[in-house]
Amino acid sequence: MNKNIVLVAGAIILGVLFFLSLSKKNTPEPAVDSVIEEKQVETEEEYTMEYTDEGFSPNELVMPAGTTLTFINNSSLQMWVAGGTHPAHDGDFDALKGYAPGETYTYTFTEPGTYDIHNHLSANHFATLIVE
Ligand SMILES: [Cu+2]
Repeated sequence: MNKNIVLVAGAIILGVLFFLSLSKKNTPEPAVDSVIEEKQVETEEEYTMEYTDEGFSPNELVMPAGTTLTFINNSSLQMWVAGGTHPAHDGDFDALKGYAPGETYTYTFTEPGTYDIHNHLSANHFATLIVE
């Protein structure tokens, strides 16, 4: 008889603890984080383009004139971003050197237009940037 009471009480306590742990997990922390991230993007107007061994991501990006684009080299090789055609780089934008894996290159695009971007060291990797 007493054993049954202890078992029932134990089950109730476990149930309450389980419910409390569930309700803690249901607090809207991820939603708050994503709202903060969106606000940061809006206010700081930071644009990034990731470079991996597969190429640029996003492959096409639209951003307003006067904003800075950060190229992040997450590939295993050097990244030399340049505009225009390869190898002439007749665009006005050229990193002028390779950036090692883990490094970033930033450039502020002030002139509206469509920029054909490529990695000068892997010229089959392209991206299109539209500055409005
Ligand atoms: Cu090139």
